[in-house]
Amino acid sequence: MTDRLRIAVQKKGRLADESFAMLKKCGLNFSVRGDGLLARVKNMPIDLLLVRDDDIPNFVASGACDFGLVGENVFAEEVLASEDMDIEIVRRLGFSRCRLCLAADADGPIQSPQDLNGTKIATSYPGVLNAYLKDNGIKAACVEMKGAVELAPRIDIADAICDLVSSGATLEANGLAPFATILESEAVLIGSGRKLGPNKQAIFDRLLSRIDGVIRSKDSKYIMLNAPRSQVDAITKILPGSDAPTIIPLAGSDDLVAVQAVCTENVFWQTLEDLKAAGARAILVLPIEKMMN
Ligand code: PRT
Ligand code: ZN
Repeated sequence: MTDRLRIAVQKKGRLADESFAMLKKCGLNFSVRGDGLLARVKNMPIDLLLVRDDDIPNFVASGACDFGLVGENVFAEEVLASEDMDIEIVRRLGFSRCRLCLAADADGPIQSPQDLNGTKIATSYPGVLNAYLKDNGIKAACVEMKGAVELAPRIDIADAICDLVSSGATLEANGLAPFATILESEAVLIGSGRKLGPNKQAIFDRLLSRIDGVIRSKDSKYIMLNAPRSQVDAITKILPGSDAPTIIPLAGSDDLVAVQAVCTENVFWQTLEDLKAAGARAILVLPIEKMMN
């Protein structure tokens, strides 16, 4: 039992679905049902503790869990709010991206961070906000709210807010405009400074190498195309994020070759148009499901 790796994951909310999807892509077989606090992974010695995201840093720091998946915003807040929390980011995971922004009345007097001197700012992130204010020599009071922060200026609780923004629709609907980003956030895998026993370490190493594979394969594509041999150099330069491509002679042609390459960056329509202009034909872009180096 003690040799099962325990990972804290948000049970329900903006992080949950993508966290579960990523772990499933890593080959973990589990199901999340009803009110359960624990999801047991059937094919690896791993248990998922299903909790509120705010509890995740603490569970990892205290040793109740070995690792956790949480928003960088929550990680940063916990680290800044309690000085001796021994947790660290192990990997950035690239989903649930958002920004922690300063915002105020779109037509009001606060249009830049310096205008915040002498004002009140509502936020659920007092640790991150106070660190930012201190670093930038701004003297403002922080009003802590657990939710509905965007309503604070309208009901005169604060002059400005510091809140998470994704599309910007919530700010706009409340007549607010962002004027500075104080933290760029995405989901992160966090761990503690504690040493794992050899069994747990081996399970974690295996999981981490799969997570790395999932991260790398996310934007990666396999490109296949035909091209005149003389154009191979020009075409290789256009392929985004690819190492040396494989060049294969085409049966029945002295001039044409097949070019195949793994591209580790996004392949846009513009890329295909550029390849075509450089002489490529029969261009195929295929998704890559798994990668391991
Ligand atoms: O119940 P639990 O405590 O677990 O969840 P929660 O309600 O505290 O958090 P949840 O599920 O809302 O968010 C979890 C994490 O998702 C956050 O900590 C962020 O890391 C990330 N995330 C990504 C976001 C957003 N995007 C986001 N847009 N978290 C919150 N928002 C809110 C924001 O606070 C604002 O109210 O969405 C609104 C703004 O969205 P836009 O699209 O209108 O700009
Ligand atoms: Zn929460």
